[in-house]
Amino acid sequence: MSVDLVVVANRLPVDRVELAGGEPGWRTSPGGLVSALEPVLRENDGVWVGWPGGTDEELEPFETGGLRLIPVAMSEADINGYYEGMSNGTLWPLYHDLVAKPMFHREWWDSYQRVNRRFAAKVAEVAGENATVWVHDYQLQLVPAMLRELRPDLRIGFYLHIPFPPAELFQQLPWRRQILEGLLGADLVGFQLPEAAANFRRLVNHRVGHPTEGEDVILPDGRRVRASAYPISIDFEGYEELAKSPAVEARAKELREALGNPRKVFLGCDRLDYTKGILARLKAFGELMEDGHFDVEDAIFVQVAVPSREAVEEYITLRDELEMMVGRLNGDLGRIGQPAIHYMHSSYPREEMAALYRMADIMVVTPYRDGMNLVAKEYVATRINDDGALVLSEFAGAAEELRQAWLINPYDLNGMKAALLEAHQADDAELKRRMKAMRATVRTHDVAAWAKSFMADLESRQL
Ligand code: GDG
Repeated sequence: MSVDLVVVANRLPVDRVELAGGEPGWRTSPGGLVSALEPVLRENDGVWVGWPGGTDEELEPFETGGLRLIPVAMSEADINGYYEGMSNGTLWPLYHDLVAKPMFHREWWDSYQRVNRRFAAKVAEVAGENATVWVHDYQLQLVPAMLRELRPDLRIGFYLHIPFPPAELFQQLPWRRQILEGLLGADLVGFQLPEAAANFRRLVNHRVGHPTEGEDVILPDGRRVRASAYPISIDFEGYEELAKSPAVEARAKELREALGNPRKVFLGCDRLDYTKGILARLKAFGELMEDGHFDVEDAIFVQVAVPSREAVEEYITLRDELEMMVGRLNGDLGRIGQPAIHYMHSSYPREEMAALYRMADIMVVTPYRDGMNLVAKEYVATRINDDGALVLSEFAGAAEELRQAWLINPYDLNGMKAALLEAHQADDAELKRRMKAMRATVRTHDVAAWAKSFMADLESRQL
């Protein structure tokens, strides 16, 4: 069968599981990206190329949950150099405003190039004549150019899920020119926000010397690369349906009772990552209690921290700091059987996430920098009664669309405290006015619309 569409991402959208008889098997990992791309893949005889996790020998292509998957193998050294090193130790902090210090290691860069070449070679092998390829995220920025060299017939799109930094920061990267040239192998480079696309075009212009015209970069051979914004979203209807289900409603009630039925529940839910501003928000909440604005009867904070990148040094330190802070706050502010902060270092099924969102009165999303932040949009989608408050960092991409949230600067503790308090005290009419508007926005700009508009623009590029 000819393959007309190839999606390429660091990870395949599956997890290894043990089947009934103890046999190894696969389960599709639930997520917005999979549900958005699944119909597009089905319509276009598509396949997904990515790493299946682990350090297996080369696995054969396989099919699961209606998806055709092409595994790319990774060794222990690749995981250290390309993934934990260059992707998560260099690019992640560099692209997130230097919230942590990026480390530059030449061996990591070598590994990054090697793995990107392996991905490009795999795509070149499976893509049909004149197929469309959609490459995802910061781990694979060299793939577009490597692929174009191998297969000039392909139509190539690239989408960056995280921010693209301003020139002043990007400039630090010893391999800045190679990354820009890697991305310029695409026909369309998509970003979360217009400002990120502008950063990219400005850098290409200054560093590589290519002129720009509107959103297009013009290469010496006349080829045009468009750099534009496509803010990602969620499966709004899917979340709304889930939130309406009797099981989720019952679970939300049960959770609330388990918490001792406090008057208000604050919720944070993030990967345990230093970009997410978890410490600052708990500090703000703790100070509000210390200042006497509320006690454990009035309000408690539930913080879900999903384990993430546990082999990377900064993440180990962050976990220690967070757990120390939670311990201290509970020691100071809690009562027997009534902690002020309920901290969970765990991941949950989608249904449980929906129940947590439904149970919470105030969702607190305070990243120092975030490409979009889907948690904020998911919370909005589950508020089927137009209630609940969202406190949102202005440095999350989502703040561009969710203007009716209580927008905060996570570096400004007093400002954050004031917003948490306002959100806590807002009356029903105020909450409704804000939530209604945000729900209308996310409903019309869902993940299907996102995928459709990126694909339509990619297909309409003149090659
Ligand atoms: C990157 C960018 C951008 C979390 N815990 C559980 C769980 N989740 C799901 C959430 C949400 C997703 O993971 C997290 O997405 P975010 O957007 O909040 O953040 P990142 O992981 O940093 O994602 C980000 C995104 O890519 C997409 O482009 O928005 O800016 O950093 O969907 O619900 N899901 C389940 N159990 C959990 O425990 N099932």
